[in-house]
Amino acid sequence: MSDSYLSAQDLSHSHNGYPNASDPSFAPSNVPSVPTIRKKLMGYVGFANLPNQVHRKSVRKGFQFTAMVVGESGLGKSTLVNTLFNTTLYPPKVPLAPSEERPKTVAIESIGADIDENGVRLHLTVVDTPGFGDFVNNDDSWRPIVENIESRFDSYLEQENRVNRSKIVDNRIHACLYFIQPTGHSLKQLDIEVMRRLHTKVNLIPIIAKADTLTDEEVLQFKQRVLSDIAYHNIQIFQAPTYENEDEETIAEAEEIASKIPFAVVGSDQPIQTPDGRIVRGRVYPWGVVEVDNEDHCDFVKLRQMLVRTYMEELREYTNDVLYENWRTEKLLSMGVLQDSSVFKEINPAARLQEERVMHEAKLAKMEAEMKMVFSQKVQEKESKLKQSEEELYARHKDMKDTLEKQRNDLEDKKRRLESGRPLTPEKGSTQRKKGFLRST
Ligand SMILES: Nc1nc2c(ncn2[C@@H]2O[C@H](COP(=O)(O)OP(=O)(O)OP(=O)(O)O)[C@@H](O)[C@H]2O)c(=O)[nH]1
Ligand SMILES: [Mg+2]
Repeated sequence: MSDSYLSAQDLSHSHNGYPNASDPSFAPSNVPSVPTIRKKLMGYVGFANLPNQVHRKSVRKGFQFTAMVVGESGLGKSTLVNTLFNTTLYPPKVPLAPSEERPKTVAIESIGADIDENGVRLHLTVVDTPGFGDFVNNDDSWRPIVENIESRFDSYLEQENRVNRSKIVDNRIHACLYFIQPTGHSLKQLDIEVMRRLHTKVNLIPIIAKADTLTDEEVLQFKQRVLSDIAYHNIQIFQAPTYENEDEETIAEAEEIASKIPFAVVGSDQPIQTPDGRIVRGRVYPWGVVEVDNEDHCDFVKLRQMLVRTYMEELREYTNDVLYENWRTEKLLSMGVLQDSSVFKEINPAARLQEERVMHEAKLAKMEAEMKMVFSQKVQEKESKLKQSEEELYARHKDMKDTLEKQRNDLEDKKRRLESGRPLTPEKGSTQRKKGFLRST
């Protein structure tokens, strides 16, 4: 087991109503420096076992993960937040006298902790919301919650639009645990209404609260009821993706987690003693003890495993790629960021393309004409050169022919004279030769 440390970093509770501008989750760049209380985690959380690749990437950057708890009042949301953090980050609740009123959550509070496990840093934040259902009119119960979720999207969008985007703090809600009262009957109208308001903005994870108040069979039956109600009302809950290329162990783990949804949980931050003397987190009843961390007793361990280990990356990815992206598109459209064709005429891609094509064609035609001109010029030059050399050749040929003709005539003349015995035509040179000839004889 590794040493894990947890520091209550932003235990800033907003006191003046629902979404609060002083809440650090709304002004991420502006987190006030609250003294860090270092607490040692009692248990092993498990995110150090994330798949290696994700793990390595995240080791560098550290994780930011934010979960939100939503549901009717008194279902144990605040208790589960404490249970998740493995410690009482909230001021410990003093056991109340039966007549005393239970302290309710009255404003949206976010509670954060830096958890360090095997050198992997996780900044986990849980947003606790006041329970609803206590009022005569609960119609708008969802409003402050939706506003909170959207203002986190707003803050992210604002950071994305900054010049320097290297230090974006992701305070978006990556998972929303929706608490369902363990009635054993079907879902309440109020739950359906709230879930429908939330399902397009967050990864909804339904939770059956206070599962210790139901028997094992009742839990199984109620889970089926809840799932069929959710399907009937077209409510989109987080679907655990199944991996095909994973090892058997991972697939088995993923399947087991998927089979537990909606998670039936029991929350407790009070250590209790079991009949066999162990000190555990749980609840004591006259008929026995319910252990929070015992998988035979409830799904708390599976829920935590899903959040911080198996599906943390998927929850973050789906939030970013689908939920946030849809919200952003809608928001920009509603702000009128539409493509106004009159404004963008000059850079209307179709017109621009056409313009470019015309210009390109003109350029091609010009090049072709130039090339043709050069070609015909060269042909002309060549032709005249050829003509010239032909004339020269012809002249030379004529010369040679004339010379040859003349030589032939001369020779024939000589031949005739020799045959007729006539002396060769007296010539200057030949007279001398004759003289010489005569002299020697
Ligand atoms: N039986 C049982 N009781 C629980 C469980 N979790 C919490 N409780 C008790 O239920 C009461 C209400 O718990 P809270 O955690 O304050 O409930 P909450 O949902 O935060 O309530 P609001 O803040 O009003 O919305 C407390 O007395 C808890 O001790 C559980 O799993 N089983
Ligand atoms: Mg509460």
